[in-house]
Amino acid sequence: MINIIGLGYIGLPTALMFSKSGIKVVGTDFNTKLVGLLTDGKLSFEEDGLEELFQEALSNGIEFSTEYQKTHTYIVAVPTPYIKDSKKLDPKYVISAVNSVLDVCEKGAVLIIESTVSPGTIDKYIRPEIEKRGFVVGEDIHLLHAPERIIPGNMIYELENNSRTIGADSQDIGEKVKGLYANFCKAEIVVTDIRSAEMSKVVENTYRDINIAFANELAKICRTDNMDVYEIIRIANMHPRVSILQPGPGVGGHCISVDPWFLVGDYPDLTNLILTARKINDSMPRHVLGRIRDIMREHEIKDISKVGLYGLAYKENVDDTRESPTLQLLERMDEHLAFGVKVFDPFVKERIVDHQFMNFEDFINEVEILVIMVGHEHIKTNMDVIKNKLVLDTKNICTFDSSYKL
Ligand code: SAJ
Repeated sequence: MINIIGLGYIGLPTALMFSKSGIKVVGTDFNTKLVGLLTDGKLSFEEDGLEELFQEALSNGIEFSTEYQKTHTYIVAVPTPYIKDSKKLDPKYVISAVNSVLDVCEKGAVLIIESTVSPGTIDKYIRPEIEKRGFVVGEDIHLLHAPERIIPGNMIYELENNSRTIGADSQDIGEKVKGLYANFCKAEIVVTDIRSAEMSKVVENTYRDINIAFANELAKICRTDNMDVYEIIRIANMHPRVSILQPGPGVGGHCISVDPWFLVGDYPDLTNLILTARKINDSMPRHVLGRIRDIMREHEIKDISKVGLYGLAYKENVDDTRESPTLQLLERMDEHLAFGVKVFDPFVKERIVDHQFMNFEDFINEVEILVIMVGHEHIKTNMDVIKNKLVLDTKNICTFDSSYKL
């Protein structure tokens, strides 16, 4: 039996995949409401293919509980936020989960940390927790790091098809855990040491952040002289060794906008490029605000309540709003300006900001300037409805010519 701790965006799909492969799984979370919901057969977030996988796991006997289980294998997939002031990782949830595992586990247990952690975290914070209890790591408890690589919106496919990394103290235990993941992962699984596994995960997300920052900087440069940044990136990317990502209204989510800070926090004198990229990406909501002001000025619109932001999620076709550029934009608008700005997202069913509409038609009818902040499929199929509005298209998805760009 595997006990998976943390039933969020990573822990839950991973638990379901193990269950699908025939392994007995118990998912544990301290959130009683969430455990109740899952036990009742209801999901807490939307994701392509998740419902079917969930139903299959339920019929395979997957269980959810607030209690930690006495078993042989544990996977910890709890959040790892960063401390805003110091920019360092806050390991409190991982430490607490590990201690709860140590309260119940048997000697010989395998403890796998899946949560993204900054390089060195496992040696600095997790190993000592185990040793403090009198356990010998590698003998009484096997400690490993198995960071995930799945992208929200395509999680199920990527769980099966993305290569993975297992960080272990010895090749022997690394190979055993590799065998465990091979139950559902069809791609290559690399075994390395724990610190390299920690570092490579953070490096992957930092690389993407820097690449997006480059695209965003190009968008700003092109704006000053009316060049088409998308056309320029498209042409540049035809070069066989160039692959620039797309500019946008900012970088959100709990991964790319967070992980680079771990490196900045731990190596402040060595991270000029990484820090600059973060600042560029964080400046994009302000750039969008500048573009809204340009359009208002050009059309002599003074009333901010005529502006509607489409999209609250951090990216297309997901309902996750963590660090979303729209929320960042609303935070940046001073109170006077924020007053009355309308917001709509077809994926976000709970009211989380002022002036949030629950119905697209009502929203569109009230709006003169529509700002596309997220390129959900939904808006792509509503081009006819929006084409007569003033549209600021920060995602370059409009199929008509009159829209304004970043
Ligand atoms: N974005 C752009 N331009 C682009 C691509 C993305 O502005 O060309 C924006 C998105 O709109 C979004 C943000 O970046 O606001 C992040 O979105 P994303 O789709 O790039 O990535 P995430 O955060 O959903 O998932 C990332 C992935 N990491 C990499 O691709 C290196 C995923 O594989 C990781 O598993 C995940 O982080 C994680 O959990 O760490």
